[in-house]
Amino acid sequence: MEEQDGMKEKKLVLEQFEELYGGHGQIRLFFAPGRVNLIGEHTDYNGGHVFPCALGYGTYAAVRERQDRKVRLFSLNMPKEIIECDLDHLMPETDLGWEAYPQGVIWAYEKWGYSLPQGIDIAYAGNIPAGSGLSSSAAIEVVTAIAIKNLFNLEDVGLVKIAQLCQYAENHYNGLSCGIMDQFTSALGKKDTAIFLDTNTLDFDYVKLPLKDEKLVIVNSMVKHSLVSSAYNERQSECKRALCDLQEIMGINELCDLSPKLFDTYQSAIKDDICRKRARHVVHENARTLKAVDALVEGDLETFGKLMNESHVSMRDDYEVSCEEMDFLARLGWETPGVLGSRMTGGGFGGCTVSLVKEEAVEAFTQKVTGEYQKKFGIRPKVYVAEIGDGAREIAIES
Ligand code: GAF
Repeated sequence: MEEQDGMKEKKLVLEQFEELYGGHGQIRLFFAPGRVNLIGEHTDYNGGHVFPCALGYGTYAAVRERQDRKVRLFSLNMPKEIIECDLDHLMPETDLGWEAYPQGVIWAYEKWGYSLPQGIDIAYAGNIPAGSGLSSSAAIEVVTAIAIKNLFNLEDVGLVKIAQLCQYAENHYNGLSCGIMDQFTSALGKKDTAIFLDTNTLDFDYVKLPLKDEKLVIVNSMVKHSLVSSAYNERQSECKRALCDLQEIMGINELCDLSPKLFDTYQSAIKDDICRKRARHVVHENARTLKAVDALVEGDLETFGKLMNESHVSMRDDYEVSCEEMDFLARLGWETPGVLGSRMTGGGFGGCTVSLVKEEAVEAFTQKVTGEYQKKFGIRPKVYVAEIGDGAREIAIES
């Protein structure tokens, strides 16, 4: 991946904006990051806890309002054409490309009663690879949302509302039944800090990462298997079925209302074996997340790392969202001295692993992962030490 300071993307996106759209009027620049989730996977649509961080990587948007009701979108990372639409004629459709993410946000603003007074021109440039599982889609949604908020002075739209609006857009315009973790992190991330978020109440705490001689290392497998969104939606409905079965015998609102002990006692109420496995992952992953945050706060990184490993095993065996490449990468982490924990991060079926690695072991881990993964799969993975950055913001343009 590119440098994490975004200098290149900032420059490119501004140049491209002027070249494409020319004209007069003030251009403004915005940024929203991708995320890496440390633990708490597939809990965010089950009323559970998550523990993600915003990355230094993300999406930049150069933006200017127009005098009519047109919206023009261009991305330096996508096939080179301007996509034009009208503020008043946006509709969820199938077969849309990347533009469905920003269009969905504009559509959601309208749905939520924020009638935008005029159209906009936007150019995007990002440095998160699409499909890497580091939330490039949340970044483009959130950067669009914050740009609109600032351009049209929507003062009652705070960052939490931006996250909710972007999740709504992704659920109802793009058809992915995702939780709120990615959009929340992109909007509210904080440098060198993870967000401990209760997705049921949206209460959250910032937890400073007590990393002194340790690094968070992300390995991009460079694979993303198809059926990601259909499998994701399938998992979501399996969880719903498990919940409905449990609700016949107990008063719970979400799977994550259950402790592992209660789950073990009442799990036989879940009729379908697959749904029972999915629920087991969710309940145990939520409990693991709570334990992991406690361990981190106490500076017990060994325990935190072990819980990361357990999280991967549960995603592999009970939730079944891992794949051969992810299991291979996680296992390399488990076998390498100085790696405290290693797991797949994000929705699954490819993308990236995240590992907590002692600084002195980073080089050896990088060598090992690169060599062995390439030997096995014929693909060169990308390895980088994550910088944990701030959430969405406007960036001053230097003249
Ligand atoms: C994807 C989704 F968008 C998130 O909401 C979350 O469910 C994650 O997968 C799995 O934890 O990134």
